[in-house]
Amino acid sequence: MKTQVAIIGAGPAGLLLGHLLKAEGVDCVVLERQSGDYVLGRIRAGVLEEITVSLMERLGLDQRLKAEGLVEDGFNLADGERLIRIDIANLTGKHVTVYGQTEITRDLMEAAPSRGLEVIYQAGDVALHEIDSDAPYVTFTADGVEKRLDARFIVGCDGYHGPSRKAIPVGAAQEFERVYPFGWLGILADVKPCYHELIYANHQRGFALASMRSPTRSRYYVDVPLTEKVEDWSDERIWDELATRLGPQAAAGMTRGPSIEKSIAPLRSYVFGLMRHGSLLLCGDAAHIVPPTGAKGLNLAASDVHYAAEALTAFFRKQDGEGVGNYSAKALARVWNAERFSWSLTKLMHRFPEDGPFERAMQVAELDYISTSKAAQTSIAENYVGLPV
Ligand code: RFL
Ligand code: PHB
Repeated sequence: MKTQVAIIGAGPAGLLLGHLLKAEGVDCVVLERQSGDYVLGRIRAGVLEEITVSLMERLGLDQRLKAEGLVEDGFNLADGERLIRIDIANLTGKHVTVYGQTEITRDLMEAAPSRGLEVIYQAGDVALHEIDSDAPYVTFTADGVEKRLDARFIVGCDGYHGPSRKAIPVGAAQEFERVYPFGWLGILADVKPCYHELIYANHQRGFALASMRSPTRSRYYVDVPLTEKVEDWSDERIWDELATRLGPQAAAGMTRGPSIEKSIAPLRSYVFGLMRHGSLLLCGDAAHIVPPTGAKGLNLAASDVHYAAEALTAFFRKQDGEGVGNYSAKALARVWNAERFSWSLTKLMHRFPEDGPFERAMQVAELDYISTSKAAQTSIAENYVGLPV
């Protein structure tokens, strides 16, 4: 098989890139290790920046997002009894949209056949070859048969554990990593959200987040030590913990119900210091991970894909290689900003096991400052809605 761009991974990054390239007349094929149902079974991000919404809009795939997405003009930081509102609409003139990653992926997946985007699911043993040359190729198995896909570029959209980043020679780039001493235990439940906006809470028992997917579906998280097991957390135990950590206002509005999904995700900050090597570009979690506190992971994947699509389109339509040459530096500049914001919000809102009274006093002082300073609130708001692309 032969194409212009071989895309590895059909998560949001791979599918968005595939659609954007197809819309510009660039030929591409997407290879995904899992089945479509498996990909849709992952419950992940929920908060979309304007860049992510605008890409769906540009593709004409935003009907459901516009009809069902919840426009959020603000969010809240809770600390014990107090609730500090960050009025993102008034402070930035922008908003964020609550619409699940699962739904974005479904919209992109369902539109693929009618847009002529070929996605090969259950592609096994995907391996990258000759990425230093102008004629890279990917080998994989489909239905037990070994296949080869030749391309001019390969784009790795295969997440943190995929083979693309690992195909880059050791030593070609510096890696930056911070592993946090806790994970987020998340539950999804078909109950009305406890509050009309998101609440991120720093409580002496730990972090909690109240989020949502729709007026009748809630998404909640509490942080837990990495040694905890999901089996040890009954729904009732999670609801009790949420009611305590989120504070009285949220607890008063909370409706409990059976969880329809429950899992623990470890928190990590990670940057691979090079997003292009030869004919291989990396997008999304394949190149970087942020802790979910800033709601940035999916949105960074979207901005990477926006830069990559622009660069590859210029390459194929105008024989202009400058965008491909600049891709890594351009994407990394935005990545580092999001890394900084996600890390600082994580530090502000979590109790680290190694922290003592001084670190806690610093959190309280910072929250006091945020609660009274429009400048501090504006800084948080402009990062939360997403810095310019
Ligand atoms: P994905 O979604 O991991 O997709 C990668 C795809 O590549 C496939 N793959 C392979 N395909 C072929 N061959 C192989 N050998 C392969 N190996 C892997 C995988 O099967 C998969 O389908 O990466 P992508 O597309 O870069 O998207 C990134 C986002 O998924 C991620 O950043 C976000 O989910 C992060 N995130 C959030 N981001 C936000 O912007 N806002 C949020 O509110 C938010 N909340 C979250 C989150 C992530 C979470 N977890 C579970 C880590 C909340 C949580 C709890
Ligand atoms: C979610 O709804 O899953 C969610 C919202 C905000 C975050 C992380 C996750 O910061």
